[in-house]
Amino acid sequence: MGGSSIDDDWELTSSSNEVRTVVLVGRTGNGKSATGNTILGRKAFKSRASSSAVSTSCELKTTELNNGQIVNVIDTPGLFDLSAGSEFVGKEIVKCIDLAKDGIHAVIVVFSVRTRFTEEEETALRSLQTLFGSKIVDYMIVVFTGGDELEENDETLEDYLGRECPEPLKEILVLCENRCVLFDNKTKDEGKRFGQVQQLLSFVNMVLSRNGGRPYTDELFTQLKKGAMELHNQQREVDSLKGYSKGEILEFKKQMQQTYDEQLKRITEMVESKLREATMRLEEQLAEEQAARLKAEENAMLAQMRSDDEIRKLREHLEKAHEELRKRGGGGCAIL
Ligand SMILES: Nc1nc2c(ncn2[C@@H]2O[C@H](COP(=O)(O)OP(=O)(O)OP(=O)(O)O)[C@@H](O)[C@H]2O)c(=O)[nH]1
Ligand SMILES: [Mg+2]
Repeated sequence: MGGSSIDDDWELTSSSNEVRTVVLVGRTGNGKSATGNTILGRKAFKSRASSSAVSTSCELKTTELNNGQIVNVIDTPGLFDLSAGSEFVGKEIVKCIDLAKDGIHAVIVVFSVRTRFTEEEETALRSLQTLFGSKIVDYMIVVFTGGDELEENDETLEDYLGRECPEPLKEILVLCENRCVLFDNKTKDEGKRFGQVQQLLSFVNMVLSRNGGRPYTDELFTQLKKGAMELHNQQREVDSLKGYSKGEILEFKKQMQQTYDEQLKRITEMVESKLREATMRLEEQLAEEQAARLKAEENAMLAQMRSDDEIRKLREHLEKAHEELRKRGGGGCAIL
């Protein structure tokens, strides 16, 4: 990821214990950016109705709550849309991990009650697990957007899930132990907004204590953080160097940034290949499932044909028996 640099808020995010970093993922248009804005309490991310993706890159915005807790919100583009290409997705995942320097406290999976759950979303969630390992589900919280529309129909989230919860969605909710919240991102009622955010943050805290207070990290995080830390320290050292011209110091810094960018490039390539592998495995898995489904349908059809055949034979048998009975009956009449 060329040109990535260490943000000014780096020290703040890496030293405070009160920091919570959450990442919003989900299908394009489900309301990730709108949910991010609700959490932040301001319009920080671009969010609007569109037939194509609105957010095209990962972005981090920060807010400080009344109790002093700092919440970092990372908004993502349609990261797990397999058609987006592993190069783009790989780069964005590395960018996202790079932004979440201290690890991720919760992954917020955004669905919308205004649209149906799709196969694409199921695939996306599976590739999320393949890429980050199954322990990622311990950090997952589900947000359903469109609370206002349910309210208009006097419905609760339970009502909605009771009538509109396909099997894969049920599985996701079970996997993340039913941590789900309904969000109305359109509300102007500050109390309502605050309540939704509190509910979400209490799930974040629940996730955190369930995971022994540790945010989600993996080798990618460790490598990226090490590189970022080195760059940060080196830049500080260079700043305090004496006896060098401004130009020389600038050149030092440029070289350091270059080393860091090269390291990022290597890591990005690693993620891309991991992603390609995950996608391939997923495609194979889906093809196997499809084949198994077809086989099951074929067997069911064969069984049906067999039973049709048996019914036909039975009917013929019955007709024959009737015929014979009629004949016999006819014979009896003749005697009479
Ligand atoms: N009625 C209603 N509309 C919502 C809600 N949340 C989001 N929306 C609308 O849904 C549309 C898409 O929202 P975004 O926040 O841009 O969605 P996104 O997931 O960030 O989309 P991309 O950036 O394209 O991936 C916008 O028109 C939002 O106003 C909600 O709770 N209620
Ligand atoms: Mg968006």
